[in-house]
Amino acid sequence: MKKQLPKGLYAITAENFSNGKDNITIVKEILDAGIKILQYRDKHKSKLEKLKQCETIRKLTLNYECLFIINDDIDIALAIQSDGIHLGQEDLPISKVREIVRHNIIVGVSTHSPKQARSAVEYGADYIGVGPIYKTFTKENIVDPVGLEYLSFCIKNIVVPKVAIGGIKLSNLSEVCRHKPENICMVTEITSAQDIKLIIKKAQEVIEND
Ligand code: TZP
Ligand code: MG
Repeated sequence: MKKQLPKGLYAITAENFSNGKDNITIVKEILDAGIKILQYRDKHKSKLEKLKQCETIRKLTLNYECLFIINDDIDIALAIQSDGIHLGQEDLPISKVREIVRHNIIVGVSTHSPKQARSAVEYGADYIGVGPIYKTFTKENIVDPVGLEYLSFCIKNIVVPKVAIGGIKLSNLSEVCRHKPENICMVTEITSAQDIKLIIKKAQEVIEND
């Protein structure tokens, strides 16, 4: 059965911005802090290295009842039976992914404009990424920030869950929360934190109180 995307914080791995710690170490800290959606994203490792990390993380996420989503790699998603796959605008189209994957996988799509958001929903995305809201240095070759205006458009017009992403920090979290997206993703604010548990606790407090 396809799982539902729980509301709240959405975390993504970023080994290059993790204070020298590897993805597994970071993931353990993130799961201990109570995150319920985790995406594995790594643009530098070999397929084999990624598969090995994802096999370990799959076990951990099952133990912690955390949704596990794989970025880009449909073969890895299949091999480890992930809960979801996340696609960019230049990855395989949703229809192809649904043809390849037989189990009921969650498909998320990154969007940067109203046209892309509407198209993702039309083709059956289960959730959309909305961003980058602010300037970010985490992702290479990224489009210019879309700002809160695009988030606001999506909140009003798009029915599937919206994951606000890009440059979101504790310092600007409150103004993102005001728009009430179902999910908020902070990548490096979490992975590069000295105290991951504390940053997640503080972020969850902001999200719950807004
Ligand atoms: N997709 C859109 S922005 C982004 C991704 C993967 C990176 C966001 O990282 P950060 O560190 O939260 O700005
Ligand atoms: Mg991609």
